[in-house]
Amino acid sequence: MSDGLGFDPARTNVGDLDLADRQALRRVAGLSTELTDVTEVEYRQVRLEQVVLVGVWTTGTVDQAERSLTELARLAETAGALVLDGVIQRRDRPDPATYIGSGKARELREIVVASGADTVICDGELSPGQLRHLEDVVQVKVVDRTWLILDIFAQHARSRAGKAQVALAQMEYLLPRLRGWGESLSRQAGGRAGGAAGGVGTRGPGETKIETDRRRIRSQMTRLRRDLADFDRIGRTQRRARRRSHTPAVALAGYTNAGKSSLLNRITGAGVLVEDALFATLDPTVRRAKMPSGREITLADTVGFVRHLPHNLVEAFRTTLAEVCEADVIVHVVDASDAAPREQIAAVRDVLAQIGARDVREIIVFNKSDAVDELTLTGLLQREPGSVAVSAATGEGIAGLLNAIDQALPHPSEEVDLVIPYARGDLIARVHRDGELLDEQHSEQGTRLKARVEPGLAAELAAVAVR
Ligand SMILES: Nc1nc2c(ncn2[C@@H]2O[C@H](COP(=O)(O)OP(=O)(O)OP(=O)(O)O)[C@@H](O)[C@H]2O)c(=O)[nH]1
Ligand SMILES: [Mg+2]
Repeated sequence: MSDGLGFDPARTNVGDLDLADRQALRRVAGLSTELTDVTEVEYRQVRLEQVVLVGVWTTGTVDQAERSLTELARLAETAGALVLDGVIQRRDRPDPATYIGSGKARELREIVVASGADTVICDGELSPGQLRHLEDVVQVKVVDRTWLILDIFAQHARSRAGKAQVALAQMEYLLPRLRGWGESLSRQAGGRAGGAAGGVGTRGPGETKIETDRRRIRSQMTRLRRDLADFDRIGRTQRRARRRSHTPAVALAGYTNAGKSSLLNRITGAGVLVEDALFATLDPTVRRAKMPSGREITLADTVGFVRHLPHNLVEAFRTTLAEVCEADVIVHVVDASDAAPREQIAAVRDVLAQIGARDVREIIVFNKSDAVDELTLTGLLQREPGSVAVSAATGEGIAGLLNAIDQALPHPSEEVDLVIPYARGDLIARVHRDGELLDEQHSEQGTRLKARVEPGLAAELAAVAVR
Protein backbone atom coordinates (compact mmCIF):
# COMPACT_ATOMS: atom_id res chain seq x y z
CA MET A 1 0.00 0.00 0.00
CA SER A 2 1.37 3.34 -0.94
CA ASP A 3 -0.03 6.48 0.60
CA GLY A 4 2.16 9.11 -0.89
CA LEU A 5 3.97 9.64 2.37
CA GLY A 6 6.98 7.61 1.46
CA PHE A 7 6.35 4.79 3.88
CA ASP A 8 3.99 1.92 4.31
CA PRO A 9 2.19 2.22 7.64
CA ALA A 10 1.01 -1.38 7.50
CA ARG A 11 4.49 -2.78 7.38
CA THR A 12 5.53 -4.33 10.64
CA ASN A 13 9.13 -4.92 9.76
CA VAL A 14 11.86 -3.29 7.71
CA GLY A 15 12.75 -4.97 4.48
CA ASP A 16 16.10 -4.76 2.75
CA LEU A 17 14.56 -3.22 -0.30
CA ASP A 18 14.74 0.44 0.60
CA LEU A 19 17.53 0.20 3.11
CA ALA A 20 19.90 1.94 0.73
CA ASP A 21 17.35 4.72 0.26
CA ARG A 22 17.00 5.24 3.94
CA GLN A 23 20.72 5.18 4.53
CA ALA A 24 21.10 7.81 1.87
CA LEU A 25 19.11 10.07 4.17
CA ARG A 26 21.38 9.41 7.12
CA ARG A 27 22.39 12.52 8.91
CA VAL A 28 25.88 13.85 8.57
CA ALA A 29 27.44 13.35 11.97
CA GLY A 30 28.59 16.37 13.90
CA LEU A 31 26.26 18.82 12.22
CA SER A 32 23.59 18.75 14.87
CA THR A 33 23.41 21.56 17.36
CA GLU A 34 25.12 21.02 20.69
CA LEU A 35 22.49 19.71 23.07
CA THR A 36 24.20 20.24 26.37
CA ASP A 37 22.57 23.48 27.33
CA VAL A 38 19.10 23.55 25.83
CA THR A 39 15.93 23.53 27.85
CA GLU A 40 13.80 20.42 27.92
CA VAL A 41 11.17 22.10 25.72
CA GLU A 42 13.76 22.88 23.07
CA TYR A 43 15.20 19.39 23.31
CA ARG A 44 11.82 17.74 22.73
CA GLN A 45 11.02 19.74 19.59
CA VAL A 46 10.73 17.62 16.48
CA ARG A 47 11.60 20.30 13.96
CA LEU A 48 14.05 19.15 11.32
CA GLU A 49 14.24 15.71 12.88
CA GLN A 50 14.27 12.47 10.95
CA VAL A 51 11.66 10.32 12.51
CA VAL A 52 10.33 6.78 12.67
CA LEU A 53 6.66 6.43 13.61
CA VAL A 54 5.33 3.64 15.76
CA GLY A 55 1.75 2.76 16.65
CA VAL A 56 0.04 0.15 18.78
CA TRP A 57 -3.11 -1.10 17.17
CA THR A 58 -5.51 -2.32 19.85
CA THR A 59 -9.07 -2.02 18.56
CA GLY A 60 -10.81 -1.31 15.27
CA THR A 61 -9.93 -2.26 11.74
CA VAL A 62 -6.53 -2.33 10.09
CA ASP A 63 -7.77 0.62 7.97
CA GLN A 64 -8.35 2.70 11.06
CA ALA A 65 -4.91 1.83 12.40
CA GLU A 66 -3.32 2.82 9.10
CA ARG A 67 -5.27 6.08 8.91
CA SER A 68 -4.17 6.93 12.41
CA LEU A 69 -0.51 6.41 11.50
CA THR A 70 -0.95 8.31 8.23
CA GLU A 71 -2.40 11.20 10.22
CA LEU A 72 0.55 10.97 12.62
CA ALA A 73 2.85 11.29 9.59
CA ARG A 74 1.00 14.44 8.49
CA LEU A 75 1.29 15.84 11.99
CA ALA A 76 5.02 15.05 12.06
CA GLU A 77 5.51 16.75 8.70
CA THR A 78 3.48 19.74 9.83
CA ALA A 79 5.87 20.01 12.77
CA GLY A 80 8.77 20.06 10.32
CA ALA A 81 10.03 16.48 10.63
CA LEU A 82 11.02 14.12 7.85
CA VAL A 83 9.24 10.76 8.15
CA LEU A 84 11.55 7.86 7.28
CA ASP A 85 9.52 4.87 8.33
CA GLY A 86 6.43 3.72 10.18
CA VAL A 87 5.52 0.54 11.99
CA ILE A 88 2.40 -0.75 13.71
CA GLN A 89 2.21 -3.49 16.30
CA ARG A 90 -0.97 -5.44 16.98
CA ARG A 91 -1.48 -5.89 20.73
CA ASP A 92 -4.41 -6.11 23.14
CA ARG A 93 -3.09 -3.07 24.94
CA PRO A 94 0.14 -1.07 24.95
CA ASP A 95 2.96 -2.63 26.97
CA PRO A 96 2.97 -0.97 30.42
CA ALA A 97 6.76 -0.75 30.39
CA THR A 98 7.80 0.11 26.85
CA TYR A 99 4.53 0.88 24.97
CA ILE A 100 5.37 -1.66 22.25
CA GLY A 101 6.50 -5.11 23.37
CA SER A 102 10.12 -5.43 24.47
CA GLY A 103 11.04 -7.62 21.49
CA LYS A 104 9.44 -5.10 19.17
CA ALA A 105 11.30 -2.32 20.92
CA ARG A 106 14.62 -4.00 20.10
CA GLU A 107 13.50 -4.32 16.46
CA LEU A 108 12.62 -0.65 16.51
CA ARG A 109 16.17 0.06 17.66
CA GLU A 110 17.43 -1.75 14.55
CA ILE A 111 15.11 0.29 12.32
CA VAL A 112 16.36 3.47 13.96
CA VAL A 113 19.98 2.50 13.36
CA ALA A 114 19.33 1.34 9.80
CA SER A 115 17.39 4.43 8.83
CA GLY A 116 19.57 6.92 10.63
CA ALA A 117 16.57 8.35 12.45
CA ASP A 118 17.14 10.58 15.44
CA THR A 119 13.64 10.52 16.88
CA VAL A 120 10.82 8.03 17.42
CA ILE A 121 7.25 9.29 17.54
CA CYS A 122 4.63 7.07 19.22
CA ASP A 123 0.99 7.27 18.16
CA GLY A 124 -0.52 7.74 21.61
CA GLU A 125 0.15 9.32 24.95
CA LEU A 126 2.92 7.52 26.81
CA SER A 127 3.35 7.49 30.57
CA PRO A 128 6.57 9.00 31.89
CA GLY A 129 7.85 5.46 32.56
CA GLN A 130 7.04 4.16 29.09
CA LEU A 131 8.75 7.12 27.51
CA ARG A 132 11.90 6.58 29.57
CA HIS A 133 12.08 2.82 29.09
CA LEU A 134 11.52 3.00 25.35
CA GLU A 135 14.11 5.75 25.09
CA ASP A 136 16.60 3.53 26.89
CA VAL A 137 16.02 0.71 24.42
CA VAL A 138 16.00 2.68 21.16
CA GLN A 139 18.72 5.08 22.31
CA VAL A 140 17.24 8.11 20.56
CA LYS A 141 14.72 10.74 21.58
CA VAL A 142 11.17 9.40 21.95
CA VAL A 143 8.16 11.69 21.80
CA ASP A 144 4.46 10.86 21.66
CA ARG A 145 1.45 12.14 19.74
CA THR A 146 0.48 14.46 22.56
CA TRP A 147 3.86 16.18 22.53
CA LEU A 148 3.85 16.39 18.74
CA ILE A 149 0.51 18.23 18.76
CA LEU A 150 1.78 20.53 21.50
CA ASP A 151 4.87 21.26 19.40
CA ILE A 152 2.77 22.17 16.34
CA PHE A 153 0.59 24.42 18.47
CA ALA A 154 3.72 26.08 19.83
CA GLN A 155 4.93 26.78 16.29
CA HIS A 156 1.58 28.17 15.14
CA ALA A 157 0.60 30.27 18.15
CA ARG A 158 0.69 33.96 17.24
CA SER A 159 -1.16 35.89 19.92
CA ARG A 160 0.27 36.31 23.39
CA ALA A 161 -2.66 34.43 24.87
CA GLY A 162 -2.19 31.59 22.39
CA LYS A 163 1.50 31.32 23.15
CA ALA A 164 0.90 31.33 26.90
CA GLN A 165 -1.77 28.64 26.60
CA VAL A 166 0.53 26.33 24.65
CA ALA A 167 3.54 26.96 26.87
CA LEU A 168 1.52 26.07 29.95
CA ALA A 169 0.24 22.85 28.38
CA GLN A 170 3.80 21.92 27.36
CA MET A 171 5.13 22.44 30.84
CA GLU A 172 2.32 20.47 32.45
CA TYR A 173 3.16 17.64 30.13
CA LEU A 174 6.90 17.84 30.71
CA LEU A 175 7.00 18.22 34.47
CA PRO A 176 6.42 14.53 35.30
CA ARG A 177 8.52 13.48 32.32
CA LEU A 178 11.75 15.31 33.01
CA ARG A 179 14.52 12.81 33.18
CA GLY A 180 17.93 12.98 34.66
CA TRP A 181 20.02 13.30 31.57
CA GLY A 182 23.47 11.86 31.56
CA GLU A 183 22.57 8.30 32.67
CA SER A 184 21.89 7.42 29.08
CA LEU A 185 21.76 9.03 25.65
CA SER A 186 24.26 11.69 24.89
CA ARG A 187 22.69 14.50 26.76
CA GLN A 188 24.51 15.65 29.87
CA ALA A 189 23.63 18.32 32.33
CA GLY A 190 25.60 21.38 31.40
CA GLY A 191 27.76 23.43 33.72
CA ARG A 192 25.05 26.04 34.04
CA ALA A 193 21.43 25.67 35.00
CA GLY A 194 20.49 25.29 31.37
CA GLY A 195 18.43 27.55 29.16
CA ALA A 196 18.44 31.31 28.96
CA ALA A 197 15.67 31.64 31.54
CA GLY A 198 17.76 30.04 34.28
CA GLY A 199 21.11 31.73 34.29
CA VAL A 200 23.83 31.79 36.85
CA GLY A 201 22.87 31.42 40.45
CA THR A 202 19.58 29.60 40.02
CA ARG A 203 21.10 26.30 41.02
CA GLY A 204 21.46 25.86 44.73
CA PRO A 205 24.27 23.84 46.28
CA GLY A 206 23.84 20.10 45.81
CA GLU A 207 20.84 20.55 43.57
CA THR A 208 20.78 18.33 40.52
CA LYS A 209 19.90 19.66 37.11
CA ILE A 210 16.56 17.91 37.16
CA GLU A 211 15.57 19.62 40.40
CA THR A 212 16.60 22.98 38.99
CA ASP A 213 14.60 22.31 35.84
CA ARG A 214 11.53 21.33 37.85
CA ARG A 215 11.76 24.40 40.02
CA ARG A 216 12.17 26.70 37.03
CA ILE A 217 9.27 25.12 35.20
CA ARG A 218 6.99 25.42 38.22
CA SER A 219 7.67 29.10 38.61
CA GLN A 220 7.15 29.70 34.90
CA MET A 221 3.83 27.88 35.14
CA THR A 222 2.69 30.11 37.97
CA ARG A 223 3.50 33.16 35.87
CA LEU A 224 1.70 31.77 32.82
CA ARG A 225 -1.42 30.94 34.83
CA ARG A 226 -1.50 34.53 36.09
CA ASP A 227 -1.16 35.90 32.54
CA LEU A 228 -3.86 33.56 31.30
CA ALA A 229 -6.28 34.67 33.99
CA ASP A 230 -5.82 38.23 32.65
CA PHE A 231 -6.41 37.15 29.03
CA ASP A 232 -9.46 35.24 30.18
CA ARG A 233 -10.89 38.37 31.79
CA ILE A 234 -10.36 40.35 28.59
CA GLY A 235 -12.01 37.64 26.48
CA ARG A 236 -14.97 37.50 28.84
CA THR A 237 -15.45 41.25 28.67
CA GLN A 238 -15.35 41.18 24.86
CA ARG A 239 -17.89 38.38 24.69
CA ARG A 240 -20.13 40.12 27.20
CA ALA A 241 -20.05 43.30 25.09
CA ARG A 242 -21.12 41.30 22.05
CA ARG A 243 -23.85 39.62 24.10
CA ARG A 244 -25.23 42.95 25.24
CA SER A 245 -26.01 43.83 21.67
CA HIS A 246 -27.93 40.54 21.51
CA THR A 247 -26.23 39.62 18.29
CA PRO A 248 -26.49 35.84 18.02
CA ALA A 249 -23.08 34.14 18.14
CA VAL A 250 -22.26 31.39 15.69
CA ALA A 251 -19.00 29.41 15.94
CA LEU A 252 -17.28 27.39 13.25
CA ALA A 253 -15.84 24.25 14.77
CA GLY A 254 -14.52 21.03 13.31
CA TYR A 255 -11.62 18.79 12.49
CA THR A 256 -8.37 20.44 11.53
CA ASN A 257 -8.10 21.21 7.80
CA ALA A 258 -11.88 20.77 7.29
CA GLY A 259 -12.15 24.25 5.78
CA LYS A 260 -13.40 26.38 8.68
CA SER A 261 -11.30 29.42 7.78
CA SER A 262 -12.23 29.03 4.10
CA LEU A 263 -15.90 29.11 5.07
CA LEU A 264 -15.43 32.20 7.23
CA ASN A 265 -13.73 33.89 4.29
CA ARG A 266 -16.45 32.78 1.88
CA ILE A 267 -19.27 34.04 4.14
CA THR A 268 -17.71 37.25 5.46
CA GLY A 269 -14.79 38.02 3.15
CA ALA A 270 -12.57 37.99 6.23
CA GLY A 271 -9.25 37.20 4.54
CA VAL A 272 -8.18 34.71 7.23
CA LEU A 273 -5.17 32.46 6.61
CA VAL A 274 -6.12 29.28 4.75
CA GLU A 275 -3.52 26.58 4.45
CA ASP A 276 -3.34 22.94 3.56
CA ALA A 277 -1.76 22.30 6.92
CA LEU A 278 -2.95 20.98 10.24
CA PHE A 279 -3.74 23.57 12.88
CA ALA A 280 -3.26 26.58 10.61
CA THR A 281 -5.63 28.53 12.84
CA LEU A 282 -5.01 28.86 16.56
CA ASP A 283 -6.44 32.23 17.45
CA PRO A 284 -10.13 32.86 17.00
CA THR A 285 -11.25 35.45 14.47
CA VAL A 286 -14.71 36.92 14.89
CA ARG A 287 -16.55 38.67 12.04
CA ARG A 288 -20.07 39.99 11.50
CA ALA A 289 -22.31 38.52 8.83
CA LYS A 290 -25.82 39.22 7.61
CA MET A 291 -28.26 36.34 7.29
CA PRO A 292 -30.87 36.07 4.49
CA SER A 293 -33.58 37.17 6.97
CA GLY A 294 -31.67 40.39 7.56
CA ARG A 295 -30.54 39.37 11.05
CA GLU A 296 -26.92 39.93 11.91
CA ILE A 297 -24.72 37.33 13.56
CA THR A 298 -21.14 37.11 14.70
CA LEU A 299 -19.23 34.25 13.14
CA ALA A 300 -16.12 32.92 14.91
CA ASP A 301 -13.38 30.84 13.34
CA THR A 302 -11.67 28.57 15.87
CA VAL A 303 -8.84 26.13 16.39
CA GLY A 304 -9.33 22.76 14.70
CA PHE A 305 -9.71 19.50 16.57
CA VAL A 306 -7.97 16.19 16.04
CA ARG A 307 -8.33 12.65 17.36
CA HIS A 308 -6.90 12.37 20.87
CA LEU A 309 -6.46 16.10 21.30
CA PRO A 310 -4.31 16.27 24.44
CA HIS A 311 -6.54 16.82 27.42
CA ASN A 312 -4.34 19.45 29.02
CA LEU A 313 -4.29 21.32 25.71
CA VAL A 314 -8.08 21.38 25.70
CA GLU A 315 -7.89 22.67 29.26
CA ALA A 316 -5.31 25.29 28.33
CA PHE A 317 -7.36 26.43 25.34
CA ARG A 318 -10.50 26.96 27.38
CA THR A 319 -10.31 30.71 26.79
CA THR A 320 -10.12 30.22 23.04
CA LEU A 321 -12.73 27.49 23.06
CA ALA A 322 -15.13 29.66 25.04
CA GLU A 323 -16.16 31.07 21.63
CA VAL A 324 -17.55 27.60 20.92
CA CYS A 325 -19.11 26.84 24.33
CA GLU A 326 -20.89 30.16 24.52
CA ALA A 327 -22.14 30.18 20.94
CA ASP A 328 -25.84 30.04 20.14
CA VAL A 329 -25.14 27.75 17.21
CA ILE A 330 -22.13 25.60 16.31
CA VAL A 331 -21.49 25.13 12.62
CA HIS A 332 -19.63 21.82 12.69
CA VAL A 333 -17.52 21.72 9.53
CA VAL A 334 -16.62 18.28 8.17
CA ASP A 335 -14.27 17.51 5.27
CA ALA A 336 -16.52 15.40 3.05
CA SER A 337 -13.54 14.36 0.95
CA ASP A 338 -11.75 12.79 3.91
CA ALA A 339 -11.33 9.02 3.99
CA ALA A 340 -13.40 8.72 7.15
CA PRO A 341 -15.60 11.79 7.74
CA ARG A 342 -17.68 9.97 10.34
CA GLU A 343 -14.61 9.31 12.48
CA GLN A 344 -13.84 13.03 12.30
CA ILE A 345 -17.36 13.86 13.43
CA ALA A 346 -17.01 11.50 16.40
CA ALA A 347 -13.62 12.96 17.37
CA VAL A 348 -14.98 16.53 17.22
CA ARG A 349 -18.08 15.66 19.25
CA ASP A 350 -15.78 14.08 21.80
CA VAL A 351 -13.93 17.37 22.27
CA LEU A 352 -17.17 19.37 22.25
CA ALA A 353 -18.40 17.19 25.12
CA GLN A 354 -15.11 17.73 26.99
CA ILE A 355 -15.49 21.50 26.83
CA GLY A 356 -19.14 21.41 27.85
CA ALA A 357 -20.56 22.41 24.46
CA ARG A 358 -22.65 19.30 23.99
CA ASP A 359 -25.95 21.11 24.41
CA VAL A 360 -25.23 23.91 21.96
CA ARG A 361 -27.28 23.59 18.79
CA GLU A 362 -25.16 22.02 16.04
CA ILE A 363 -25.42 22.16 12.25
CA ILE A 364 -23.29 19.58 10.44
CA VAL A 365 -21.80 21.02 7.25
CA PHE A 366 -20.09 18.73 4.77
CA ASN A 367 -17.52 20.97 3.08
CA LYS A 368 -15.44 20.33 -0.06
CA SER A 369 -18.51 19.02 -1.90
CA ASP A 370 -16.62 19.87 -5.10
CA ALA A 371 -14.11 17.15 -4.26
CA VAL A 372 -16.46 14.20 -3.70
CA ASP A 373 -18.83 12.26 -5.91
CA GLU A 374 -22.58 12.70 -5.65
CA LEU A 375 -23.19 9.25 -4.18
CA THR A 376 -20.77 9.65 -1.28
CA LEU A 377 -22.21 13.06 -0.48
CA THR A 378 -25.80 11.80 -0.51
CA GLY A 379 -24.81 8.96 1.80
CA LEU A 380 -23.19 11.38 4.26
CA LEU A 381 -26.15 13.79 4.21
CA GLN A 382 -28.62 10.97 4.82
CA ARG A 383 -26.85 9.74 7.91
CA GLU A 384 -26.77 13.18 9.52
CA PRO A 385 -30.29 14.59 9.63
CA GLY A 386 -30.40 18.35 9.13
CA SER A 387 -26.92 18.46 7.61
CA VAL A 388 -26.03 20.53 4.55
CA ALA A 389 -23.35 20.23 1.88
CA VAL A 390 -21.24 23.16 0.73
CA SER A 391 -18.08 24.04 -1.07
CA ALA A 392 -16.19 26.95 0.38
CA ALA A 393 -14.07 26.81 -2.76
CA THR A 394 -16.85 27.22 -5.35
CA GLY A 395 -19.57 28.79 -3.20
CA GLU A 396 -21.97 25.96 -3.91
CA GLY A 397 -24.50 25.37 -1.13
CA ILE A 398 -23.55 28.48 0.84
CA ALA A 399 -27.02 30.02 0.47
CA GLY A 400 -28.53 26.83 1.90
CA LEU A 401 -26.10 26.93 4.82
CA LEU A 402 -27.04 30.55 5.60
CA ASN A 403 -30.72 29.60 5.61
CA ALA A 404 -30.00 26.70 7.95
CA ILE A 405 -28.10 29.03 10.31
CA ASP A 406 -30.95 31.54 10.12
CA GLN A 407 -33.44 28.92 11.19
CA ALA A 408 -31.28 27.62 14.00
CA LEU A 409 -30.79 31.04 15.59
CA PRO A 410 -32.52 31.55 18.92
CA HIS A 411 -35.72 33.55 18.81
CA PRO A 412 -35.80 36.81 20.77
CA SER A 413 -38.15 36.49 23.72
CA GLU A 414 -40.64 39.38 23.27
CA GLU A 415 -43.25 39.63 20.56
CA VAL A 416 -44.35 43.20 19.75
CA ASP A 417 -47.04 44.65 17.52
CA LEU A 418 -46.63 48.44 17.47
CA VAL A 419 -46.77 51.51 15.28
CA ILE A 420 -43.46 53.38 15.31
CA PRO A 421 -43.38 57.00 14.13
CA TYR A 422 -41.39 57.61 10.95
CA ALA A 423 -39.03 59.89 12.85
CA ARG A 424 -37.64 56.80 14.64
CA GLY A 425 -36.20 55.06 11.61
CA ASP A 426 -33.20 54.18 13.83
CA LEU A 427 -35.35 51.91 15.99
CA ILE A 428 -36.89 50.25 12.95
CA ALA A 429 -33.39 49.60 11.60
CA ARG A 430 -32.47 47.94 14.88
CA VAL A 431 -35.48 45.66 14.68
CA HIS A 432 -34.33 44.65 11.21
CA ARG A 433 -30.79 44.01 12.36
CA ASP A 434 -31.20 42.49 15.82
CA GLY A 435 -34.74 41.13 15.84
CA GLU A 436 -36.92 38.91 13.76
CA LEU A 437 -39.34 40.84 11.60
CA LEU A 438 -42.70 39.10 11.21
CA ASP A 439 -44.66 41.80 9.38
CA GLU A 440 -44.18 45.45 8.40
CA GLN A 441 -46.82 47.86 7.06
CA HIS A 442 -46.85 51.57 6.49
CA SER A 443 -49.68 53.77 7.68
CA GLU A 444 -50.16 57.50 8.09
CA GLN A 445 -48.89 57.57 11.67
CA GLY A 446 -45.88 55.43 11.08
CA THR A 447 -44.59 51.92 10.49
CA ARG A 448 -46.61 49.06 11.94
CA LEU A 449 -44.17 46.38 13.07
CA LYS A 450 -44.86 42.85 14.15
CA ALA A 451 -41.61 41.41 15.37
CA ARG A 452 -39.75 39.37 17.97
CA VAL A 453 -37.11 41.37 19.82
CA GLU A 454 -35.11 41.28 23.05
CA PRO A 455 -36.77 42.86 26.13
CA GLY A 456 -34.54 45.96 26.08
CA LEU A 457 -35.46 46.88 22.52
CA ALA A 458 -39.12 46.00 23.19
CA ALA A 459 -39.18 48.56 26.00
CA GLU A 460 -37.62 51.26 23.81
CA LEU A 461 -40.14 50.56 21.07
CA ALA A 462 -43.07 50.64 23.49
CA ALA A 463 -41.90 54.02 24.83
CA VAL A 464 -42.16 55.75 21.43
CA ALA A 465 -45.06 53.78 19.90
CA VAL A 466 -48.10 55.64 18.58
CA ARG A 467 -51.15 54.81 20.68
N1 LIG B 1 -11.51 21.25 -2.75
C1 LIG B 1 -11.78 22.04 -1.73
N2 LIG B 1 -10.80 22.41 -0.88
C2 LIG B 1 -11.14 23.20 0.18
C3 LIG B 1 -12.46 23.67 0.39
N3 LIG B 1 -12.47 24.42 1.51
C4 LIG B 1 -11.20 24.43 1.98
N4 LIG B 1 -10.38 23.70 1.17
C5 LIG B 1 -8.94 23.48 1.36
O1 LIG B 1 -8.73 22.78 2.57
C6 LIG B 1 -7.52 23.22 3.20
C7 LIG B 1 -7.80 23.67 4.62
O2 LIG B 1 -8.59 24.83 4.60
P1 LIG B 1 -8.70 25.80 5.87
O3 LIG B 1 -9.81 26.74 5.60
O4 LIG B 1 -7.36 26.35 6.24
O5 LIG B 1 -9.14 24.73 6.98
P2 LIG B 1 -9.32 24.94 8.55
O6 LIG B 1 -10.46 24.07 8.97
O7 LIG B 1 -9.44 26.38 8.88
O8 LIG B 1 -7.96 24.32 9.08
P3 LIG B 1 -7.15 24.59 10.46
O9 LIG B 1 -7.24 26.04 10.80
O10 LIG B 1 -5.78 24.13 10.11
O11 LIG B 1 -7.80 23.70 11.48
C8 LIG B 1 -6.96 24.32 2.32
O12 LIG B 1 -5.99 23.75 1.46
C9 LIG B 1 -8.18 24.79 1.52
O13 LIG B 1 -7.81 25.32 0.27
C10 LIG B 1 -13.47 23.28 -0.56
O14 LIG B 1 -14.64 23.63 -0.47
N5 LIG B 1 -13.07 22.47 -1.58
MG1 LIG C 1 -8.26 27.55 9.98
